[in-house]
Amino acid sequence: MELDRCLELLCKGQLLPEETIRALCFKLKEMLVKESNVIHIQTPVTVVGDMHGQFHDMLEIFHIGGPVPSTNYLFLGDYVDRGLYSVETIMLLIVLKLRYPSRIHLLRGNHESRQITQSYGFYTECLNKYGGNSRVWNYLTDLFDYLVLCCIIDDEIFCVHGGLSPNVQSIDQIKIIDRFREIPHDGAMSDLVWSDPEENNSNSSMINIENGGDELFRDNSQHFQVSPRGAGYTFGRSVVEKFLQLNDMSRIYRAHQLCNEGYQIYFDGLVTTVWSAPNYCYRCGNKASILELYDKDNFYFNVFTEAPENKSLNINSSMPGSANKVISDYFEDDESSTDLPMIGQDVFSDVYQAKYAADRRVEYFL
Ligand SMILES: [Mn+2]
Repeated sequence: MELDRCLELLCKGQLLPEETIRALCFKLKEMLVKESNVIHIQTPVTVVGDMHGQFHDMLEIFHIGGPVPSTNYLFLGDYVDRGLYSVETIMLLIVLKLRYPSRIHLLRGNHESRQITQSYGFYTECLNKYGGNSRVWNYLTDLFDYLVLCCIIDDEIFCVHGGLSPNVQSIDQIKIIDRFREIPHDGAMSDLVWSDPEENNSNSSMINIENGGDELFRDNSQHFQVSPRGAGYTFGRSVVEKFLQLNDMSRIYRAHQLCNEGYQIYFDGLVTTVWSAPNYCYRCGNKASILELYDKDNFYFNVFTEAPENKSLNINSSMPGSANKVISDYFEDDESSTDLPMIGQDVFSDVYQAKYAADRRVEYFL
């Protein structure tokens, strides 16, 4: 199938056939295998944070930020899981990348992983949308192994999904990682997609118990600490300053953490979080943003709220009232539901997808 035909179908919210997805993943792997772990691009570019399967919100981004290829985009990862349209979201990005390779760049997030997607929705969504078999999930998670890890804009802005690693002092150390694999449980590759900045926790923990006498560890907020997420680290200002100075970089853009206002600035602008999934999981009520970089010193946070299509979904609502009533109306014939799609039901409908979303584990901070 022609790429433009794929784009046409995807923009209408339609799914591509399994065989087409297999071929597209193969083509994109051929392209990505030649890329370094750390790619270099130039402004102008618009930086996009987590999408998490919120397909209508991604269409909104191309509406407010401009379409590809007239606007250049850098996506910071976490395309799948949580939302109801992970397949549509990642497929549109894949086809755009194949059609306009120099106009759109896709970094790997911690959710671009076989293990994580089995718990947070993407695996189940693939099964629901492709007749109960996991081949599409296999094609896509195999492709995830080829996504690049970091991007440098104008030779001075370091971009990554999560953050820094105690195993990475220089960018050259990132370039020698063997990235063509599932995201490991620990080590540099894991930290890059899992870590978070920590502005100030010096009041709560001035002394690190394990390193009680060591001067370097007195103020933990300045250094690396074990992350409450169970993977990666939290890192403080001095870690950031040291990394930027050593690598001759000016600042860091990253995603990975929900921000109520759509973005958050740390350490006087040395680190910025961009979050692009409005009303995350259709219930968090947060704003989202895209970061429009005109040149290295001029930028604008384009803040937006959720697409109107989301409002008709009313997913996972814990609030008593009419929203639950609407969903429960669909559920009442469904007491004996199984994990497999039911014959005669429209598995692509929002109602069907909402039912499956309601069964998913929800952990907002992962
Ligand atoms: Mn993430």
